[in-house]
Amino acid sequence: WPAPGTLRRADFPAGFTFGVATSSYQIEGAAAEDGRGPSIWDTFCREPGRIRDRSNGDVACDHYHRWEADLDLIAALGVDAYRFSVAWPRVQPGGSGPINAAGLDFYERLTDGLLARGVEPHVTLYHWDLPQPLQDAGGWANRDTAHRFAEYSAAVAERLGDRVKSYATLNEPWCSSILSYEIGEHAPGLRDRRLALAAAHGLLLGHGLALPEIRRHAPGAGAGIVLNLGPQMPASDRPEDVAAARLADGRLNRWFLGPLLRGEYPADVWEACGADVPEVQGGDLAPIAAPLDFLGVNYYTRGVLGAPGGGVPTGAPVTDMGWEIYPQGLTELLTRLKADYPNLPPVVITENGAAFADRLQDGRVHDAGRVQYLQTHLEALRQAVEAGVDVRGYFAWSLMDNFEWAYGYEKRFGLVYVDYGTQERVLKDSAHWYREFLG
Ligand code: PNW
Repeated sequence: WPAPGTLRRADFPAGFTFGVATSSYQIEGAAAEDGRGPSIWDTFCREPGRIRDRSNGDVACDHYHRWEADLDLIAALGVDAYRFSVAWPRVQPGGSGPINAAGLDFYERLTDGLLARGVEPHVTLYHWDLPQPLQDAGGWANRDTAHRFAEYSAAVAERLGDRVKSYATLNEPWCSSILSYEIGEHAPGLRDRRLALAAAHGLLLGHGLALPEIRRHAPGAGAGIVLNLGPQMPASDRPEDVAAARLADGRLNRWFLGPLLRGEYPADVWEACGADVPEVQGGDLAPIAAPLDFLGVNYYTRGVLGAPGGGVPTGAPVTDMGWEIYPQGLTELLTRLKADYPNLPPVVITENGAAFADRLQDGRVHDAGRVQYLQTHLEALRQAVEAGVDVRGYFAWSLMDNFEWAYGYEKRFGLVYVDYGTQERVLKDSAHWYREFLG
């Protein structure tokens, strides 16, 4: 890997976009302001035992009130772009029915504030904060939610379409289906594989129905989807381990890539799902497989699988999440996508980053581990570009420390440190490093 300070943005193609990313529930707070309705995360955080530090997003980073100072921070980093998500329960508190203009006003202020600072806004329409009334009606396992999502997406694109030139429909449908309906770690916290697969299909359908709405209301803007992907490798060459890795790859990666880029679910995984497979109606796959302007890829780690399907620790260094640090997995993933999917659109790395147990000492945060993580992953990305993968951008997760879902505020992913007692923001060494890298 390169020595600190040697990698430069000039090592990437001209026009490559560098940014930082966040999501609404993780930073905004102001959970009951200006007409915002409850989301499934408000509900989930109140259930005992769900969140490690018993916290919630009621206040979070108070970004809803501190947005102007936060935009100044973003500008100070020297990034080209900022990826944020729109909270559906601010825009349409009931999940259907009336649009709340005050909710859209916030994202319009944010958009205009970014543009005024020379930073491109990149919008994600759904980063997990589903309006609670839609969950009460079955959530993403109910096909009606997909139609509601298209309607909500139209309202956002109609308001922002003249200024926002990049829209992602969903963030990580694997997380909002499998992790949320089968593993039970995220809202709504269910443990039912059949419902999880129905939710995954509902999410993909919602994506497919939202795309034409975005294109209609924001002509000329780019539209895509964000998946969390990672190589799934066998722990040994024993056939059982190879089969376990193949299935893990199928469930995490191919289950979403197949419908989106080939118009079909992967046959081996479909078969492995037995009676739990979702109901797919005749017209579903065509809109799901409609061409994308970009595929957003969130990359954090790889999986190493030993039969019967369990993850195996490799002994390699891990982050504070316990996730193995494996930069070359990004090169491997991207070259594999190019080889396996002839319809692969341009790729944007929409998230990449690491949690570490950062401490504020004399006004500084010496997060050398994060600097190394970012640098080695950028080098791995450069190698993928060199190998001919069409990658157009990279967003570090995250602008600042925030509400890390089931871990609450215990895990810090930010380039900027947040003191939750005072809401003071402090640039970590990694923020200074990123700014230098960007030149
Ligand atoms: C992503 N997993 O979440 C999300 O897009 C972010 O909101 C989040 O803060 C970030 O990664 C760090 O976790 C994930 O268990 C959460 O495999 C969990 C998993 C993957 C992604």
